[in-house]
Amino acid sequence: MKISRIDVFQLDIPLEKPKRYPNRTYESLDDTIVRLETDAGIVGWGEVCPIASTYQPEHALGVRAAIEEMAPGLIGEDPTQTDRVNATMNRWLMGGEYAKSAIDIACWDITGKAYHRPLYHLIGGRMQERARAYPEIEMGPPEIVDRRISQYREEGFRHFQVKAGRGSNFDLDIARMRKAGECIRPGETLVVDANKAWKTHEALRILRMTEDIDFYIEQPCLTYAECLAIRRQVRQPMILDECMTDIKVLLQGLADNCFEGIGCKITRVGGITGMRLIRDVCTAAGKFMTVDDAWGADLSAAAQAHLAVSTPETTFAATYVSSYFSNMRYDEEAPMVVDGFLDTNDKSGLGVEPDMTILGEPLRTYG
Ligand code: 0XW
Ligand code: MG
Repeated sequence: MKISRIDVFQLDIPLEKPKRYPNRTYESLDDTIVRLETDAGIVGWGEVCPIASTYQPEHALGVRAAIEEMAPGLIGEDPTQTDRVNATMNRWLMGGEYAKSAIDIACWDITGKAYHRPLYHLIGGRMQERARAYPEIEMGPPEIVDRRISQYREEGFRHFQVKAGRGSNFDLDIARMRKAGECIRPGETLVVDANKAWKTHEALRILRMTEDIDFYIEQPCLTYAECLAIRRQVRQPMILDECMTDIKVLLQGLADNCFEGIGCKITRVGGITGMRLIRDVCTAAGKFMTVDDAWGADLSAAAQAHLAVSTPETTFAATYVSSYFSNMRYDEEAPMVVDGFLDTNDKSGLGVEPDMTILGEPLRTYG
């Protein structure tokens, strides 16, 4: 089987809550959907939606430029030989894992369809019946924390991530964390995610002042080295997210005992192929992970669902499903969070068939 055509589509995903960044506020995010066609008539789909252009070293125009760069090497490749496809992409482009992820996900979709199996069968099989999802609680006064935890608890969530740092201040972070600590109930999980915003002195002070609250601290500072320094001076269990860019950082983090768990985004680490490797090492090492992505719609949710249900319960923490917090569906039968849980269907591959009337004409076509 060979890739005979690559179509690249662009969509804007409207956000339920705008994302406020220093340079601008985003009401929607620029999404790229990839369609791989093969000479066997099987089609595969992938998706990558960076969170604007300043959250991580990723941006939507870069996705489409990277695919243009790699396309000549991909036409003619056998998509079911996924490691070979990744080696080919690396021969045509250094870096750009986020763009490569969309191609990788589409290749796994094709492979599942070729062997008439849901994608999760190909990456270990079903290890849990359904995957617990979680919401993020946006910036704002402490009252918003109380209101949102109550709202999301009503919707079935039991794992809550409260944002801190960006757009906040020292006293407000403390007040929000204290409010969250008051709201959380037995059996529920509280994560405070600074999204790499604190300086080490801020992280030290805030975490020492909140040692009496039961929560995980996620990515307090920008770099791995700063998080490691904080990890060695505070008592809160640590989750690494944005600095966890690949398997090498994961192995270093294990050697340094730098974390209890990781917040892992599929398209940051190279798609299904990269995420499966990280999942298996976390499982072997007794660490936990979330199965997240930057942003995305139905195809991203499906990729997360297949990875989440094939992750052992002892490794799996929760999954953040962007499509639950957006206003974009192009396959109403795609996996979606229900009562706080995400499951997948048992169709072959990803099990998502985008509505072409919503996708429209491709922006680019190769092959
Ligand atoms: C909560 N998330 C998974 C959603 C956004 O992509 C940010 C991310 C995080 O944990 O940083
Ligand atoms: Mg995070």
